[in-house]
Amino acid sequence: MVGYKFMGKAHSHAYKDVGMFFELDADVSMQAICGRDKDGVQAAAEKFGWSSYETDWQRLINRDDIDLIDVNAPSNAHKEIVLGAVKAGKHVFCEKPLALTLADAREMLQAAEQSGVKHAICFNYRFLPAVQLAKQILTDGQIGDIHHYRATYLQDWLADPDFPLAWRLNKEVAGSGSHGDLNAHCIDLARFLIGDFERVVGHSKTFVHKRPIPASSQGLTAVASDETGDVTVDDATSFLAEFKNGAMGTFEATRFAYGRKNYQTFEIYGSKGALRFNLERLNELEVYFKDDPPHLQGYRTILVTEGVHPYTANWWPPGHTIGYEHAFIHLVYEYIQSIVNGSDFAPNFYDGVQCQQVLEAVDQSIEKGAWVRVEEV
Ligand code: SOE
Repeated sequence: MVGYKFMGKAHSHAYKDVGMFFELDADVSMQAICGRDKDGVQAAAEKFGWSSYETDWQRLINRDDIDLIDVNAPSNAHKEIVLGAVKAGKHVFCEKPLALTLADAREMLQAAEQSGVKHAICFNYRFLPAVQLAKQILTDGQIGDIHHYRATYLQDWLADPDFPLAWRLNKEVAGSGSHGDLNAHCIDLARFLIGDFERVVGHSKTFVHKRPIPASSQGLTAVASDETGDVTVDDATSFLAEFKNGAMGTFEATRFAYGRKNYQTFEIYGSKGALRFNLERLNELEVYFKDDPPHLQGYRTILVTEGVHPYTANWWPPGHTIGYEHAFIHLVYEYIQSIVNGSDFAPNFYDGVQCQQVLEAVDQSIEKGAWVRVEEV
């Protein structure tokens, strides 16, 4: 694994727990974790349960006791490490967004396809039981033809103008702000649930242009120093979309929505009913069926915690909820099984490229002030 901060912890936890709750056709051995700071990575290795550590990713990818490389370092490091890893014949699991640009993402997909390794991207929210249930309901046709897809991803950790200039606010490191960090998830879920995008038009804003440079940072928290630096990414990006199936979409991502902590929602309205999901209540799915008897019509909230629901039988007795970290475990389970059994895995780098194409189409539409067809990007 390359990276040992917030995502390094989430992914390590997944590898550690997956064999305890799921029947895997292979043993998972956490061989080595890599980071540039020797003391930091050594401490992470001990705490997260890795057998060894490296401070040079080139050494890591050339080790012959390693089959799979997990890349969760900041976004500007993805491309070089992924290209090196696939060249060394390793399977690669990469955090989102896949790359800083669509051109880079395409290069990474091509390299992975040519080398024949199994590639995966961390669109973790696909693997929540409620999202999987939504997918089942849609596939079974119970919502009918889709008219509207409404997505939001609202957070508030940057609403305070004194919050330090974390790496997620630096375009050279992160690629973009709320757009690549949050809209990327919403775009992927929309593609997963209702299909591909036809055209988009967006707008974005940076509300706070200068912030204190961090003295130290950890996950989404940071301590300010006395110096300030420039914010070079968007604080909020919204866009309208039209899908290939004719559905209308609205997407809204911001880190300036006070009181919204990790408020990722989707609402889907079709010819036979509707679905609503909110990540802040991730064990629930709201559904409405127009064919319910008239006197019983209304939204019902399904508690997605019964053995009949996706993945839940592997966890606790019925009614016992799961959390944010479980989606990573489900993803890692499916991915490892696909490597061992040679089956297809999604989301993979193709999905990473498709997502990046929509992100870039939105950026272009903002520059032009006009709709952009996604295929033309
Ligand atoms: C921070 O905005 C963040 O941790 C994202 O980087 C993740 O991808 C998202 O799942 C939660 O919020």
